Amino acid sequence: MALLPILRYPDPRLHKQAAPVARVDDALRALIADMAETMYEAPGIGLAATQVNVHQRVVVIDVSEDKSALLVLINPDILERSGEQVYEEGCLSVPGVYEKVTRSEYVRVRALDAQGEPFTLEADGVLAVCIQHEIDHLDGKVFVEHLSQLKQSRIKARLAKQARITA
Ligand code: GNR
Ligand code: NI
Repeated sequence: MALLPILRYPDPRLHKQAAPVARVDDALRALIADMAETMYEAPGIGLAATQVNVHQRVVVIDVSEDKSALLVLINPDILERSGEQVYEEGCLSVPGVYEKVTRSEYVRVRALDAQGEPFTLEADGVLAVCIQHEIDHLDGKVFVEHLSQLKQSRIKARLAKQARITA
């Protein structure tokens, strides 16, 4: 197991489109284990492979209180969505930034599990938010891109300033 470095917005690699996983094998399961360790250590409630510079359609999520419910989504596909909810989102790739985003309240998702078996999942609330946030990452989209251009410019300026202080 290993902790993986997480790309930080506005890294252009966060905008790459991830490719579907062709084969669920031990190498992929090793990546999933490293992603889960990285997510729990951060700590975060989700992590997309894109964020660790692997451009394949793999997501890990755990929205449980006690971090006991790891959900693995390989090649996730939203089959159905409905309603609207506004949730204050954060992202491990955009540290310190929390902004309200409007997304679907309910989603029905089809994916492969870590054994390569297809399953479907119905989600609402924060799990539905997280699934949509992670699938956006696989499509090269960071949550701040749901905000106005003005807010995006301010966030970029703030992060650049923060990076200068840290450097
Ligand atoms: O840890 C995370 N928390 C979070 C809070 C509100 C909405 C979405 C998220 S996902 C985020 C982890 C992350 O960056 N996943 O890509
Ligand atoms: Ni994120």
